[in-house]
Amino acid sequence: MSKALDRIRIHTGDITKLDVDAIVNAANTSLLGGGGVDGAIHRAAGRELEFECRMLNGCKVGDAKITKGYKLPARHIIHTVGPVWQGGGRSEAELLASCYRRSLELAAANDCRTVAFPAISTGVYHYPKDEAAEIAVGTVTMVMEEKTVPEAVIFCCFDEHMAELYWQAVAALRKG
Ligand code: AR6
Repeated sequence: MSKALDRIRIHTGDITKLDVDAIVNAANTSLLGGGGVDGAIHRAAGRELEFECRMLNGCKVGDAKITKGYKLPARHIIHTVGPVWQGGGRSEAELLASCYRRSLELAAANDCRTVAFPAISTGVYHYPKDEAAEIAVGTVTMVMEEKTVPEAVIFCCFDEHMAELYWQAVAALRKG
């Protein structure tokens, strides 16, 4: 059984409300805002976020970039770009895992001890929710086994159904 699993929390609610060192944004390659969680984060952080994002020259799928949190309770926002689901044969799983790994690298480099992730790619980008939850929990746990920062990761789900899929993914990992 993995010790890192004890540093994972599953929460249902709005990620913009969380008082953590960093929240992760499920952005698009422009980094200039959009719908879903991205729109909610930009609205809650305020216009200054977009000004900083304009300086970043976008972001590749599977990569991540960090900004300040502005009006959010969170100190930082880590913007990552998940893959659009195209049936599974376009390296979607590798790219989604890379979003989690790169976000955790940036979190560690910026001393973010508490980090909250949304369910990247499971909205507008249509990644199957159960598979996305398995990749999220599996990848984050694997990285946390090797690193002490972040100390805690919260998977912030927008609804109870998504939270249940995360609980199932954690249970499957605990069984080993
Ligand atoms: N807090 C937590 N989770 C949320 C919130 C919130 N406030 N709002 C939505 N979710 P999506 P994607 C959940 O579509 O699939 C944007 O337009 C939602 O229920 O936000 O990666 C970007 O600009 C779902 O489970 O992101 C991109 O163009 C999850 O967040 C594109 O959408 C992700 O849904 C990215 O698509």
